[in-house]
Amino acid sequence: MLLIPAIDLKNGCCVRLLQGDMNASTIFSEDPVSVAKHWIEEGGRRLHVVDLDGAFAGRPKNERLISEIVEAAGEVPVQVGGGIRTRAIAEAYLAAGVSSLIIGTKAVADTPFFEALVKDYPGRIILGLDARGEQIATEGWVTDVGISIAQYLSKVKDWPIQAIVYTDITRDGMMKGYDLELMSLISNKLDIPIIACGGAGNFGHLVDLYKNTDVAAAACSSIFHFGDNCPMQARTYMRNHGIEMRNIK
Ligand code: AMZ
Repeated sequence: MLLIPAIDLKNGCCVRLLQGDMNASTIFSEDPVSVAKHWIEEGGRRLHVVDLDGAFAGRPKNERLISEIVEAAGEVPVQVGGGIRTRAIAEAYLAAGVSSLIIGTKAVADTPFFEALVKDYPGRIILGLDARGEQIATEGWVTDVGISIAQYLSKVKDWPIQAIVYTDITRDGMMKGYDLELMSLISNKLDIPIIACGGAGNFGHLVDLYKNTDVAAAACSSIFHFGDNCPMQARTYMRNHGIEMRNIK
């Protein structure tokens, strides 16, 4: 398993939203580059960065900041999502050193676009799968596309996707833990590694996740931003509970 500190960007700040609602945001920091450096110093081995303004606008809005984060991260891989809706934007991010791209809206709205991108950049593209229950939501999670997780995954399951970042929208930012049954259902079905996003409120939730499902990693924000937790402490806690650290494929 891998723990991935998450940085959500809104108006140049690092924030936490509740269930994806832009009107329910808490600012963690006005200096996201320092946050990125901090997580790396404290043991983060990969970063998850989302341009929230970009996800809503349909094009990147915090790309300069993201380039600075990538530069500050050095050898540590940074996965980036939010507003990546064209080939030119995807390639610009890859050229800027982003290790993996998270594609949500466009993957669902334009499957041939997503298929071509995944096949041209095998192992570099992550599917951003955001859902309320079984139903996928896109465009900042305000659009319900009427497609279920199972329907969509049946189309893409054999493509060389690096991973699937799966967010259970109703739990995102709530710190109440994961829906283990749903996580288990999704992670058992596929060969593609699942990165669980949002929901963890304490290290115990992560232990439950790893003990009861086949997820490969968890991207977490609140547990690292609130209080004094850091990725290193999380790893020690997990190890003490018999969970070994390894990278996702
Ligand atoms: O919190 C939200 N409202 C939100 C969010 N965190 N909306 C989108 N996103 C994230 C997805 C994925 O990582 O979880 O943005 C990315 C997808 O962006 P796009 O532009 O490809 O749909």
